Amino acid sequence: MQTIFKFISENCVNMLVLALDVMDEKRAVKIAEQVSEHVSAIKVNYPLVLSVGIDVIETLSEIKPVIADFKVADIPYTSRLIAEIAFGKGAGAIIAHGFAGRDTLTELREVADRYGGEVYVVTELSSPGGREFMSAHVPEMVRAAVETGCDGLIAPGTRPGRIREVRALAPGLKILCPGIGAQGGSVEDAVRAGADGIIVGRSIYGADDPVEAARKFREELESALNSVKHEKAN
Ligand code: BMP
Repeated sequence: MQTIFKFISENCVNMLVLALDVMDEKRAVKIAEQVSEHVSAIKVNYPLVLSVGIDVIETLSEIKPVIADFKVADIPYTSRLIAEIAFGKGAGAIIAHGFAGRDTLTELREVADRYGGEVYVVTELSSPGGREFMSAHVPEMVRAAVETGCDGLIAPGTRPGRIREVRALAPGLKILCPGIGAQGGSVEDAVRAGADGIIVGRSIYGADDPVEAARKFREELESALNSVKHEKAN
């Protein structure tokens, strides 16, 4: 199993995560192979796993580290079972919903530790509905993620102000942002607000030329991260 940030530090690439929400295994593997030189990890979500089966995690892990985006939000016992399956198939990280609470996050942390894996916590969905119930509780969810020793947060790339808030509350955690491209978020705004990486799906796998699209996102991400780093140093 390859964990996400270990992989990145060893390979000196930036954190562009491909959200591979296609429903055909051959297509999934083909796209993953084609764009692999530009992405750092592959996020697998229900559309793919429910279409082709959980073994796709093993297959894709041979190409790039896999983040199992199962948005775990269950009781600790069931959450443990889900995490055991995901890490057992070779996932390097799992995503949980922060609103599930500390007991579930603690359980996931324990399973992840046994496999040397990582846990990321969603604070607020990037879609408009994310504002409806989740926004009001983001600080508490960030605190729960920090206190239970989670590795990172999934914050909305569609709302740079919210990324900034999350960054201030959790300076030590990695922040990955979906919502870039198809949902309207911008790479530069997300990185300026404190994102360490971005998650991009349709704007890569749905592009006429996925390789070119991935290359452009990677370059844009690298340039934004470099300019933020440079500004901080001066
Ligand atoms: P796209 O770039 O096609 O919009 O895909 C975004 C991916 O990130 C999808 O897999 C989606 O489920 C996920 N995601 C999101 O869009 N917003 C969130 O707040 C959390 C997510 O996991």
